[in-house]
Amino acid sequence: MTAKVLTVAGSDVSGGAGLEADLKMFDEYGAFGTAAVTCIVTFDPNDGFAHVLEFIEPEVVTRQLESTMAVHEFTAIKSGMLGSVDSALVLAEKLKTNDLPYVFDPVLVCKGAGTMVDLKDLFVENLVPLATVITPNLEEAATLAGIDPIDSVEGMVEAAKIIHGQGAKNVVVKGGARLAGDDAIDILFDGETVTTLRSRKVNNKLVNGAGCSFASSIAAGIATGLDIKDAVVSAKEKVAHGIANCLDNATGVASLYHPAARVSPSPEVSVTVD
Ligand code: PXL
Repeated sequence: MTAKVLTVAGSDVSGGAGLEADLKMFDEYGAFGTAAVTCIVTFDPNDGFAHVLEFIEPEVVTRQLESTMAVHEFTAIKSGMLGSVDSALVLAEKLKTNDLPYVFDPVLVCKGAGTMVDLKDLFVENLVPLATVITPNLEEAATLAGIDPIDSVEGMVEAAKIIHGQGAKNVVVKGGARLAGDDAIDILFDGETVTTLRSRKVNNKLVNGAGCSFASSIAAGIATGLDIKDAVVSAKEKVAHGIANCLDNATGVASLYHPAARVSPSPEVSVTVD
């Protein structure tokens, strides 16, 4: 049976992040993907490409979720930028009506668009406990865990343990390029074991879409039969190749190239797991 994956996310019209990233990553796994849109992100070319966010009315988000879930039997669900409190609550209610694997990318910060910290308590109360896998970056992990800014692998592990204690079954903290050093490091905590994933930083460019694509790859991996750890390793490989092959654009933040692992794999990329 072909896996079907739903993303509940914002649209990034620049194409690197958001539901555009998610659908492209689902394709890489041969999963059938569809999207419920929560927010539309545009950029103002006359104001340094500042992000402009337009939230979709919660009734419309609800209608999208109700219709797509009536049309399809999904194999997994992923969420990204939810934007409004109401949309997050609608999603939580829908998730409680099934026990599908749920990959929760707790987007609180979007490069250039500021922070949605007011979502923190809502996330911890309503969505973290439903997550099969949660994928915070360093800022999101520190915010959710209520700890100081994270600048080390030890800090990532500390946050992962706290977030696991809040009810997420598996926690992936994305250190990525933000952590100082030559390696891009991410960790997975499943409640017992900490797995550390490393790859060499392949360039110094700022890349849009790595976080979204990491989470959507994990969702598609799980939906197509990988266990959680293998799905996380596969996702890191796909994202590392996508960064190595990123596409420059006018904003100064390059776009991740989603099919890179398949169409133009970089000899520089290798992921170690321990
Ligand atoms: O990477 C966070 C993110 C999530 N969702 C959308 C975005 C961004 C950042 O650009 O545009 C739609």
